[in-house]
Amino acid sequence: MPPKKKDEGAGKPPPLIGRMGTNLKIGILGLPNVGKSSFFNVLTKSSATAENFPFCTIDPNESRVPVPDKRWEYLVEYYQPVSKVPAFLNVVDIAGLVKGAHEGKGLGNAFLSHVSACDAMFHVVRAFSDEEIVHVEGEVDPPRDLEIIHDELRFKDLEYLKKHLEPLERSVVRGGGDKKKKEEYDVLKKVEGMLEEKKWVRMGHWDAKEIDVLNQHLFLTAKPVIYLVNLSEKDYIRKKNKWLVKIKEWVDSNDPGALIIPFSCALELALVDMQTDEEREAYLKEAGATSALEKIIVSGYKALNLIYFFTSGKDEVKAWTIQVGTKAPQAAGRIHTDFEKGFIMAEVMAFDDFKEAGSEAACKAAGKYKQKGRDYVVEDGDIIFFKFNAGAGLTGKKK
Ligand SMILES: Nc1nc2c(ncn2[C@@H]2O[C@H](COP(=O)(O)OP(=O)(O)OP(=O)(O)O)[C@@H](O)[C@H]2O)c(=O)[nH]1
Ligand SMILES: [Mg+2]
Repeated sequence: MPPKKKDEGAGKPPPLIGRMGTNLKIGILGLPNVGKSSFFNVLTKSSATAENFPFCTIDPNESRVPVPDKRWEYLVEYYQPVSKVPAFLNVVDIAGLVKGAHEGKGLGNAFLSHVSACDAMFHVVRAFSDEEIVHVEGEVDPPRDLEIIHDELRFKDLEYLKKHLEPLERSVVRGGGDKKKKEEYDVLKKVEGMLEEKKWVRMGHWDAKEIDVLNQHLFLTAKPVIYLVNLSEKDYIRKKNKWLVKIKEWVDSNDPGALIIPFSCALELALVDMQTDEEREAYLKEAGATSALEKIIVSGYKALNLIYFFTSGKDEVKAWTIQVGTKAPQAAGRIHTDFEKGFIMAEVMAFDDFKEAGSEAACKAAGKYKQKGRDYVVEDGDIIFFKFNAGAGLTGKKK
């Protein structure tokens, strides 16, 4: 992204906390033996069976999972394109964290550096009982487990802070520090105060300047978390488990507003192992349940603050990932840098308008095919055709 102009952002919501970019990842986090790798397998298998995408295993612990989207499916159905490319969620399977990891217990610091490389987390917590599957802490107790992981990440951030605060303190408190350093110092002190009160960085109120500082540090506790409660198949189907209320209470008081998604790894595994959709549907119908997988993938993608716009036509229907708040020229730059450099305008149809009108021409006739300039903030599900000024020797117009 080009450097921001000074006046940009005036009157706008503060910038996002976290890395910039479109290649963001969500990590699967939790204690050992809670079903993280099993869930990761469900994700990779489901993308392997869903369609023959040039997917997807980046290394044994990382893969790209297509994001299910009815709008994209509609466009594919409509245009019957040669090439179809959905949006992808990058998922990383992280080995189990144990109590004391921040001091190097278990594989300690290695795990925490994996967390650090992710931009959001699925926190898997075990609420299924199974005598055969050893629980590192003895017995199943999800609130305690949630607390252990939360504490480890918090301790790691505190440790990181100590290292960075000391030299800053020397130059700021004892004089001689410049204004920038003082700003940084104040933000880090505020972070320290929050962490000591057991609050996560993400829960603070931060203005744009403070967020700039936070984004130079990328604290573990600044990353959004979605809680995935792994239930036995039986409990998931009957929607009952003695821990659900307690988990909700824990999340409400420790991470207010965060999303909790109950699922059953065992059920999802059984489903991806079936050969056909008919078989899956019959199984779910018989059980009176639905798979939680789509919801999990879509929520994970949203947690990364990612959205996508579409380019569509007979050649290709493609979802292009951008960060929330991206303007039209930068969105064009996702397709080709020339599109950004020579940006003239974006011709935009909202997906719903397109669907309602029934065709591009009808959408135009209804006045819903709009020309937008460089300040247009692209919205999720926009169908866009970019016009740009190509350099010498290139053709003038391309989507
Ligand atoms: N009964 C039952 N067993 C499960 C479920 N999910 C996973 N398991 C079993 O639990 C064991 C550990 O599962 P993994 O997915 O490897 O656990 P993990 O969280 O990746 O563990 P680490 O990588 O060691 O941190 C395996 O034997 C799984 O078969 C589940 O939903 N129900
Ligand atoms: Mg594992």
